[in-house]
Amino acid sequence: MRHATPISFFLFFLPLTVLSISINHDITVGPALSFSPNTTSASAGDTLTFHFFPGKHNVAQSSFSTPCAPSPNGFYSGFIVPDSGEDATKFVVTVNDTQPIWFYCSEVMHCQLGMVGVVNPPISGDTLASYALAASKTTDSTTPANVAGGVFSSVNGPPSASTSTSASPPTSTTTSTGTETKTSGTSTPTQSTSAGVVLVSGNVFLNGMSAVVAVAAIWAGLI
Ligand SMILES: [Cu+2]
Repeated sequence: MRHATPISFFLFFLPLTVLSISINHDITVGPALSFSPNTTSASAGDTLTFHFFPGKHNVAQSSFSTPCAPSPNGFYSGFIVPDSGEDATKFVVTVNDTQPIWFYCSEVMHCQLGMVGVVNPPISGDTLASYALAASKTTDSTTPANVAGGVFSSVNGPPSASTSTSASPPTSTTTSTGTETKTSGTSTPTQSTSAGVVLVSGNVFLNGMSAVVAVAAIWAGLI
C-alpha cells in the first residue's frame, strides 16, 4: 500500500492541473465618463471584456508615464457607440501577465476628465489617482490608428440574455484584426460574470476537496 501513495497524489492533484481556470473580468465603458470598475485585479490568462454604453467611447492602453496616449503594442477597441443600452459588440483582451495595464478613452477630453482605469495597479508607487491627475494635466488625447490587441465578441440581445453555461475562450468568438470591423448576428456564448463566479467557486471547491483528499491519502499511506 505504501507505493500507492505517490500515485494517489498524482491522481488527486491532476484535476488542479487540468482546471487551470482563467477568469473573465467585465468592465463597462460609459455611459458616464468612467470605466467601471476602474480598478481590476487579474491573473495571467484571464480576460477583460469591455462593454460599451452610449456616449462616444473607446478603450486604449497607455503607459503610466504617458496618460491619454497609446502605448506601443497596446490594445485599442476603436469607437463603439451604441444608440441606447449596451452595444452588442464587446472588446475582449487577454491578460498576458500581472504587470499594470493602464487604459483610457481617447474621445476629446474624456481622459482628461477622468475616464481612465487600471488592471493590476502596483502595490505601492503608481496609483490610479496619480495617473488620473497626470491625465487631467494633459492638453489632448491621442487616438490609436488601428484596432489592436483584442478580439470582438458579439452576442444577440442584452447581456442578461446571454445565458452561457460554460466559459468559452476568446478564440471561439468572432474575431477581426487590424480593422474596425464590427461583427454581429451569431449567438456566441461569451464568458459572463456569472460563469466566472461559478468557475471561481468550483475552483475553490475543487482545491478544498483535493486538499482534503490529499491529506487523507497521506494519512492512509502512513498507516
Ligand atoms: Cu469616452
